[in-house]
Amino acid sequence: MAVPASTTCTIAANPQPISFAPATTALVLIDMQRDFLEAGGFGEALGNDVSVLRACVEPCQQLLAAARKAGLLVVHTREGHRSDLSDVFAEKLQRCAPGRRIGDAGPMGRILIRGEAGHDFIAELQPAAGEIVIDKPGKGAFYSTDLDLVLRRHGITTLIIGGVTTEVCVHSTLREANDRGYRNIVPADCCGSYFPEFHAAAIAMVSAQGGIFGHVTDAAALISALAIAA
Ligand code: TIU
Repeated sequence: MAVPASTTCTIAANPQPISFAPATTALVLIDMQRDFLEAGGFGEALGNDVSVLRACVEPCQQLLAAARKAGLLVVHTREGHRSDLSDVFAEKLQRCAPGRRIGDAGPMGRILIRGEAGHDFIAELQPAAGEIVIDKPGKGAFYSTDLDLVLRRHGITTLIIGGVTTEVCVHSTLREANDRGYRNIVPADCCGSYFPEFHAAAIAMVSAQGGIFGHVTDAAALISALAIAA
């Protein structure tokens, strides 16, 4: 159920506390897909240990539940490509070893191809009916998608951004959002990277320099604030 437009929440965050109105805030979960979090997908084809991403699943689930209860607009993004590969640049195609490239057959279907099992969201974070799903060919969720249009159509000014991976698609998206005038809130425990040191640096970059890309908080702070608003 939507909360009144006048309701605001204030949460502890870095570099300073931030207030936001649930009515103008969206939760954006980036690429919580089997291709990145499960064995045999794109993340593993790139040479990564995908098990390290599991830590952010539960905080994302809890935050998603709180966001739904408070009536926030919820957006789920998916990185992936057309089955004929007509939207993949040659440079991106060549990133994995032959046989494990985008479009090649894997245990979860063709790697990073829309409609294949690996492209789907993980079971724990399936979109609910009516939630927005953005299919994106790039790392940033604004690139070659209608995300900006959908957010503006809903009057959204603040984004709570979580997902994977912190330094790649989460960062690309929050930088794109920042340049488009959105206020970003990043719950650090709802983001995950194959490289803990990259996660730490990427999170630190968000709130450095007075919050150059946004505010950093955690799931618990957001969940308690949203519970009061709900
Ligand atoms: N490789 C890596 O860290 N990430 C990606 O390729 N995509 C996303 O972050 N979703």
